[in-house]
Amino acid sequence: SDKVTHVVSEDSQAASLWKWLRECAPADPPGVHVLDISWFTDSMREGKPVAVETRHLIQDAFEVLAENYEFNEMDGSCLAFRRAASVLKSLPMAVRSLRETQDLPCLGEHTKAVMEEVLRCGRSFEVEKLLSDERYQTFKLFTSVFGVGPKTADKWYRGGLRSFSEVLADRSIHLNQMQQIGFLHYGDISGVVSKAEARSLRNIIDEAARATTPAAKVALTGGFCREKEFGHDVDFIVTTPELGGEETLLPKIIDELKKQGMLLYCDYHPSTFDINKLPSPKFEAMDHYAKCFLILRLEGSRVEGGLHIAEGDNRGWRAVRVDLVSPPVDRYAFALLGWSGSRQFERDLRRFARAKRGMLLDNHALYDKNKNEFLAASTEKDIFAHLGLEYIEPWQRNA
Ligand code: DCT
Ligand code: MG
Repeated sequence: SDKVTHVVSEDSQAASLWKWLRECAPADPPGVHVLDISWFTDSMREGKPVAVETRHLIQDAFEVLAENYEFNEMDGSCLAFRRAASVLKSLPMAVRSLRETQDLPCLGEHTKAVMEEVLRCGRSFEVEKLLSDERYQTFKLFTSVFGVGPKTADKWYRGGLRSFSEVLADRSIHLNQMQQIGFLHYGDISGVVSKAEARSLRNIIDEAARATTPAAKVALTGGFCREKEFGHDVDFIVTTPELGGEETLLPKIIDELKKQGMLLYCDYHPSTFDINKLPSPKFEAMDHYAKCFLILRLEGSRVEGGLHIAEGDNRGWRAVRVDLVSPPVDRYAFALLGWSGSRQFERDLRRFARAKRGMLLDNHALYDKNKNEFLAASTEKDIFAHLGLEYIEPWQRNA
């Protein structure tokens, strides 16, 4: 069958089911592929049966390999697989043979070898080996906690820890505030946020911003502005029409959310933006605007159609990750374009600007190295025009 007929959501169940299947059928019976699809991404998290298309298998195999390189902090290889996954995603047709992909960009020896194996056998042995690898599994588990990155996961792993209960029972480990809250709300924030929840949060942030600063402008950005059905968080850009007004905006919104009893966690970073330091000689992963990483308590009564939570969960609320960024109004278009994503699209756009136009683009500005001047923009369309590119809507930027 080309359909997944069984979806098991608990990791422990999945692992034992997988072991059992492999013991029953060390080789797949004719016409049947037994696939470990625990590495399926968004559609699987929804818990819906999905049709298995080879291209998705290849894409997901690439994602697993990229993730493992990320755990090992091998940025170049991680990027190569993410880029290859993104190229496959953009194809209008199914992939049936390696020959069909020979003219595609960004596919190297290693990516092609994985692709060939999946096309031939319906699986990648390298990926399967990785999925049953203790180190990979432990890193995947540990880094799923808010506030735990590859470095902390590595430290815990080297210390012999393999499960959350071992981490929590280890008295030599001091969890920082982010990690404590990550464990506290693990069930909620390791799950996905729905579009309806994002829409409700948009209204909440809008109301909180306007209650304190009537002229405040709020824009939904990140995956949800690209029309994604689900996301890991909800991202917003907030600003005021008056230059300098943004400086007090986030603290005021945070206070308002606190007053409403919604604030479960707040990590606020004041602005370090300095226009005189532009253009940045090197692209930095994080921009310099004031921002806060929040966990909010979202009431089910505020979400059209209800919360995206497990059946039988009767709390009536859930915790959600929300990011707010607050650029000065004259930087708004650059911040919006930078935060709209996807990450791969942003990376490619910056690369295009540099390599093809001799321009430096980041979340703060666009600098023309040929003319030695900054190019002003008040909308995303202005930036596309400066780059000599046809404007595309955020939903077309899901690279
Ligand atoms: N971004 C970027 N480079 C990074 C991190 C983020 O360009 N290193 C941009 C692109 C997306 C946006 O910021 C928001 O980031 P995320 O919330 O991580 O991504 P998302 O597209 O909103 O996806 P998700 O559904 O996982 O939240
Ligand atoms: Mg996001």
